[in-house]
Amino acid sequence: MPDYRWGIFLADAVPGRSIGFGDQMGQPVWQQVPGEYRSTLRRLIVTQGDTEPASVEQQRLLGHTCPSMYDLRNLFQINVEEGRHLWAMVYLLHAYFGRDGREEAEELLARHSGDADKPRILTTFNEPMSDWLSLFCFTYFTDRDGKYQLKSFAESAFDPLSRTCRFMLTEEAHHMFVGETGISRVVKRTLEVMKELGTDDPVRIRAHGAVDLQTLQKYLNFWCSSSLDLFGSEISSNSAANFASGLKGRPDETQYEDHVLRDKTLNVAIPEGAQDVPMLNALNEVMRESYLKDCEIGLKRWNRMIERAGHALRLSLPSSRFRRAIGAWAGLPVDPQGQMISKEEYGESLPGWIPSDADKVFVHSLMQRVIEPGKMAGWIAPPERGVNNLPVEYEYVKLH
Ligand code: BYC
Repeated sequence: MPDYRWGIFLADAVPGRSIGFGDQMGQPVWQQVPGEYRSTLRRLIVTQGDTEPASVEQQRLLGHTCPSMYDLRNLFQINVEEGRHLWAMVYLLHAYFGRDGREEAEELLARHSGDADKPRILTTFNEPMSDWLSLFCFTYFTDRDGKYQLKSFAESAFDPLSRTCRFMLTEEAHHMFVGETGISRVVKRTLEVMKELGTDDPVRIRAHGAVDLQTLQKYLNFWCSSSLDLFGSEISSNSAANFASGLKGRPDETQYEDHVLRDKTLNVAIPEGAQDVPMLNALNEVMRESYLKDCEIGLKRWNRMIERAGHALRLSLPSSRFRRAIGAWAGLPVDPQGQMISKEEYGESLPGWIPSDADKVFVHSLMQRVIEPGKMAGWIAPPERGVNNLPVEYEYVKLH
């Protein structure tokens, strides 16, 4: 991407910016890291930074099986931007955390997605991503977690972090666009095939080279449930401390009335029953709930397409209790509707809820590279428009 600029980009400084939440609300924001928050802040920046190269590692082989040149170009843009987001976090470590920061930055190079000895920090970023359906689900669900986490850092009292994250957010929107429109194009193509064949039989749809909606649902279940873990535990002393000290706010903090939250509680559902929890300790859950609402937007769009085509099936999001590995519901046998079931039933049903080995083999069989400008693989509809007002048929990538 010859016209792509490398560098450290920060949103403009806001003159006179003061801390917008927590116990030090109203005081000037920090241009240096206060000693008492040094290790916590470093850990948060390292965790954020670790996800960026991880996602590129996960996606690095997808170019071989791109469904079109348009998609290949989008993949490259996403990868380059994630690389630049890594730079932004490494810049903060080098510029503000001295020797410890430089060592942490080196460690970022030592970890790799899926590595048995030195994996990436957060689970989702160690999941293999060997097909484009997974890429679209990842950019829809996981990049959306990125949006929420970056928005909460954009509120941070540590001004350099706030400014880098505000810049990064401008690029996150495109990644989610790739996910949402990618899934829309899969649904569109599947509906075309269903119409052509006059059937909703998954076997016949698959035989015709399209992704049946039941399989798509399984991919949604997998990536959504994995991404829900990225918000941390429902009840978290980390979230309380990070908010109170001004390190990490809520997305769009100004929309709330109370920015200190010392007197509020939230009723949180945990397996033992609902429990009133100090709001500060429940902020991960607050963010997860608002994330799920945001995820619904695409679902509504895809379901409208399915409804208009005259089919009864509806795609849905799994319950936030389903297949959790972090928090109060971790490891519990819960179905996608959120009901607790027996361990045996869960074990037997899980392959029907998330992609089975056979589903993956089928989806992989569709992943044939298409690189003729304007042509699309048979399992996905063309986009409505090209990139930057260029036609869909444009030669987006020069292959040498
Ligand atoms: N996997 O109190 P807890 C993006 C750990 S995506 C493994 O439950 P807390 C992007 C946690 O670290 C956004 N470990 O949660 C998207 C802690 O360990 P320590 C990435 C997990 O701390 C696409 C312990 O469990 N950015 O940008 O309130 C492409 C107890 O923690 C997980 C961030 O995540 C997990 N899923 O919140 C490219 C922001 N969840 O510290 C990029 C930075 C929790 O006790 N990270 N743990 O050893 C954070 O703000 C917080 O660390 C978390 C967890 C939100 C992840």
